[in-house]
Amino acid sequence: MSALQVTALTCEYRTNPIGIGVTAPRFSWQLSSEARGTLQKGYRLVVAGADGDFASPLWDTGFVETEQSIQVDYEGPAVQSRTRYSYRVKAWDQSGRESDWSEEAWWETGLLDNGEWNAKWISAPAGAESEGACLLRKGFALKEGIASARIYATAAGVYEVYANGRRVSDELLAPGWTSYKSRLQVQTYDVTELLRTGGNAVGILLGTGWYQGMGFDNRNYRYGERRAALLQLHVNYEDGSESVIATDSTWQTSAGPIAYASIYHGESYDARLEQTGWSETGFDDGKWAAAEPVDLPFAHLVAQENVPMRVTETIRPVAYFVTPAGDHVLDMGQNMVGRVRMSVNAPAGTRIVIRHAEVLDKDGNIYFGNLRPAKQTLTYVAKGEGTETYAPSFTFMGFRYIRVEGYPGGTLPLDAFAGEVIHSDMEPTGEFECSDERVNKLQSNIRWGQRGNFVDVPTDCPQRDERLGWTGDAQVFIGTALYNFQGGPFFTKWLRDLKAEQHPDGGVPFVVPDVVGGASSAAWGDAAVICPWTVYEYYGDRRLLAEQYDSMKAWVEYIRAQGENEYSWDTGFHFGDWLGLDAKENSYIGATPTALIATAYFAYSTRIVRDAARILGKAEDAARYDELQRQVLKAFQAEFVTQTGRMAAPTQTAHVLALLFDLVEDKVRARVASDLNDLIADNDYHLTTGFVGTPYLCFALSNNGYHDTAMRLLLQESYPGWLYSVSKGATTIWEHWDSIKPDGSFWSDDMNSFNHYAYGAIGNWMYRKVAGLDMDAAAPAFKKIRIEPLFGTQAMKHARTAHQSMYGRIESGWVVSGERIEVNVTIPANATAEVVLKGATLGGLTEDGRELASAAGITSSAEANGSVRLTVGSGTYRFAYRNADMFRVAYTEKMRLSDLLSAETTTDVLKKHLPHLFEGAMLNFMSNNTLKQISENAMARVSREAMNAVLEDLARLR
Ligand code: RAM
Repeated sequence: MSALQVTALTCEYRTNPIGIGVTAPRFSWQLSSEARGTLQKGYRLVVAGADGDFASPLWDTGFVETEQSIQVDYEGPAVQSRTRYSYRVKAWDQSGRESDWSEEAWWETGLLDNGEWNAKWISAPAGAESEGACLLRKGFALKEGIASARIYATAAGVYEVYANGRRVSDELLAPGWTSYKSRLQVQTYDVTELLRTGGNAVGILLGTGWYQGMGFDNRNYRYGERRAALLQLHVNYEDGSESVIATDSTWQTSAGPIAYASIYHGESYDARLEQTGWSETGFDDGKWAAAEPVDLPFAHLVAQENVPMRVTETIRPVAYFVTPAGDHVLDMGQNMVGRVRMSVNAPAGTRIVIRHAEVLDKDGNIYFGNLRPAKQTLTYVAKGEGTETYAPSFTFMGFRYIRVEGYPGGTLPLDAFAGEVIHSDMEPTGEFECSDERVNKLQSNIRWGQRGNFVDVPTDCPQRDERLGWTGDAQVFIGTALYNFQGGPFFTKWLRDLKAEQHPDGGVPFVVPDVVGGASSAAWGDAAVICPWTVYEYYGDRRLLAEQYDSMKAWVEYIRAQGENEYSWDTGFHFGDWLGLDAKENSYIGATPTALIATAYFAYSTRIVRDAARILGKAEDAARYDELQRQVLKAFQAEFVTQTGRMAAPTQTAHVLALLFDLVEDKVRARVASDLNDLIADNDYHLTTGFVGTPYLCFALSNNGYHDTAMRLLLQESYPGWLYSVSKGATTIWEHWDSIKPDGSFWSDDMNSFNHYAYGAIGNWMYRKVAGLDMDAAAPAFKKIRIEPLFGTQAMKHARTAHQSMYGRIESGWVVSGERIEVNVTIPANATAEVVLKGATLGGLTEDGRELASAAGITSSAEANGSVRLTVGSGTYRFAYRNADMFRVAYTEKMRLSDLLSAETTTDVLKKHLPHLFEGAMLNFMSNNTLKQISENAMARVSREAMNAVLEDLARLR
C-alpha cells in the first residue's frame, strides 16, 4: 500500500505567514496518496506555542473524524500578539491508513492590539513636505544576543523601510490601498538578519501614493492633509528581554532624491540628491530636521490582509526603433503593468525622460491619447558616477512601449532597460491550453489582464487617470480570476473595504475604495453579493461569507426599497450592458433595458443571499429570500417575457440573463435558448454584448444545447469577438471590442483602455465548458468536481486545463483524433468527481487501456442521453472511446451546405430519411431559410446510414 501524506499546509491561505491579524486562523492541508479513491477519514492537528514544543502543545485536536481538510478553525487558547506558533497535521484515510506527521508549518501573529502602539505618526515638518518622498531615519544601539526582530509599520501614504542600508522586504507600494478612512493595513517585516549588536539605523522613505494627489476625473485623492509614517521595531533578545524602537519626534527627516511621485503621473528622481548611507548607522543627519508628530488615528489599523505587491517577473525589451515622428521607442513585446528599470552611464545632470504608452497608432507613432491626464512619466537626472541604475518606487504604469528622451549616445541599448511586472503576488492556480494558438494567446491575454489589474485592488485599467476598483468589472471577472490565481486574501481585503464603503441604506458605490461617489448601479453593486459567494464557491470560505452576509443582505434590501414596485428595479441610473454594441449612437449603454438588467440581478442576488442564508444556518432568512426571489421572478416574467414565451427585449444580453439566472420557466427556456441562437446566427455569428452579457453569453449557449454556436463565437476572428483583438496583435484584453478598429484607427481617446479585464471573463467558460473542469456548487472548493468537456464541431483537436484547488491539482483534458476521444482527468485526494463523457457508451469505454469494470477508483457508472456518467475518486484517469457523437459532429459541419437550400427542400430531405425527427416537438431548426441545429436528443437517435443519406441528398440538390 502506498503512503498517505499530509502536505501543503497553509494558514489563512498562506504558507508560513507572518503578521496574521486573525485570532482564530484557519488551516488547510492536502493529502497525497497514490491509491485511487482516497478520502480523509479524520485528522489530528497540533499547535505548539512560542516554545515550538509539540510534546506539550498549546492545542491538540485529538482524532477528529471528518473529511474536512480545508478551512479548519483554530479553537485553542487565545493567541498572543506578535508570537509565532507551529502546527502539524496527521490524517487517516477511509481504508485505515495513517499518515506520518506532516512537516512543521507555522504562522506568526501580527500586532494584534492597537493599544500596543507606542509609536507616533511622524512626518516632515508642516510646510516642508515636498511633492516627492521624504526620508525619515533613526540611529540606535542594540545589545548583544538578538534572537529575533520585527518591524510593524504603515503609512498614511506609501512607504519603504530600510535597515542598515538595505530594504527590509521586496514588498512594493505598501500599505496598499484600502478604504483609508476606516481601514489601514499594517505590514510586518522580519528584520532579524539585518540588525546587529551595536549601532543600527532604520530609515523610511515616505511618499503619497493613493493617500493624496491626482485621481480620476479631477477628483483628487485627499484622505488627509498630512502624510505620515508609523513604525515600531521590536527586538527580542536571547535572555528574554526586549527593546522597542518607535517613530517619534527623535527621528530626523530630510528631502531625498524623489522630487515628485504620483501613482498616475510617475516619478521625478534626481540622483544628485541621493544621500548615501542615509539609513545606515554613522550617517551624519545633523542637517536634517526633527520629524514632526502628526495626529492620526490608530483605531483603524488592521494587520495586512492581502498578499503584498511585488515584482513577479522581469521582461526585456524586444525591439528598439525610431518612429516616423522621430521618437526613440522601446517595445517590451507585452502590454504590462509595473515599472521600468534603467541603467545608464551619463554625465552628472543628464536628464532622461521616459513616457509610457500601450500602443502605437496606425502610422507607427507612440500613442498617449488614451491616458487622459495621467502622465505616466519618469524623469531621471544622472549623478554622473559610472553606471547608475534606477527604478521608481511609488508609481506604476500600464505600458508596452516607452519613449526615451535624453539617453546618452543616440540609440537605446536593449540591455539597459527592463520591465518589472508588478501586481499583488497571488499564487498562479490556473492553466489552459488547446490546439488553437489564437485561443492560447487569448488565455495569455486574460492572465496578463488580471496581473495588470490586480494591483492591490481589482482595477478596471492600469494606465489612464482611473485605475479604480470598479465593482462591476470585479464582479464579472471574479469567476475567471479565482480560477487563474489564488485570490482568497485579495478579495477578503477588498470585500471588507466594500463593506466599509457601503452606504447606510445598503447602496454600494461604483468603485471601492470609493473616491468617486455616486449612487448604486445594478450589476455593479451586485459585486457585494456575487464576490463573497464566488470566494465561497472556490475556497469554501464560510467565514468571509458570514462576515459579508449583512452587506449582501443590505444590498438586496437596498434594491427592494428602490422605486414603487418592491419586486422589480426600474428606477435610477444604471450602467446597463455597458459598452454593448447594440447601444444607440453616442451611448455607452447597450440596448438591453436597464430595468431588465436591474431586475434580473435583483433575482440573482436574492437567490445567492438565500443560498448563503441556508449555508450559514439562517433558516428564517432563507425562507424570506426564497419568497422574495419567487416574487421577483414573477415580476420579471410579467414585465419582460411575453405571454407566448419570448423575451420582449430582442437583445442577446436579455436572453443570456434569462437563461443564466434561471429567470424563465422550464417550458420557455428552450424557446429563449433557440431565439438566442437565432439572434447570433442572424448576426453572422457575432456577439453584441457588453459588460453584463459577455461573461455569460457562451455559458447560456453551451448549457442549453448550443455549444457549437458558443464555439463559433469564441473562434470568430472578425470583429466583434474575442479573437478579433488577438488578430490585431493584442497582448492583453481591451476595454472595447474595437479599441483598435479594422482600419487601424482607435476608438475615441476619451475611454479606450488596452488593458481591461472585463471581457476576459470568457476564461471561466473556456475552463469549465471547453476543457470541462467544473465544480459541483453543492460542495464548495471543488470537494466535488464535475468533469464534462464539450467537444464541438469546430476544428479544436485538444484542450486541457488544470486548477490548483484547495484540495490539490485538478486536471481535465481531451484529445480528439477522428472518432477517437481520449479524456484525461486528475482528481486530488479527498475530493471526488462526476465525469460525464459525451458520446461514450459503457461497452466502448476504456480506462488506461482496460475495460471500465477493472479500473480502480470508479464508484458508479451509468449510460444516459448519449453520455456515460461516472463517479470517481481521487487519482489520474485516462478514458478512451469512439465517439458515437462524432458523427453528429460531421453531420452538423456538413449541414452548412444546406444554408444554400430552401427550408422546404431541406425539410423534404430530412423527412424522407429521418421521419422520427418530425414526431413531437423535437425539431427546432427552421428559420430564415437556414437549417439550424437539431436538438441533441433527436440526434442521438439518428443512425449513421440515415445521416449519410441526408448528406448525400443535400449535396446533390445543392
Ligand atoms: C469606466 C470603466 C469601468 C466601468 C465604468 C462603468 O469608467 O471603464 O470599466 O466599470 O466605466
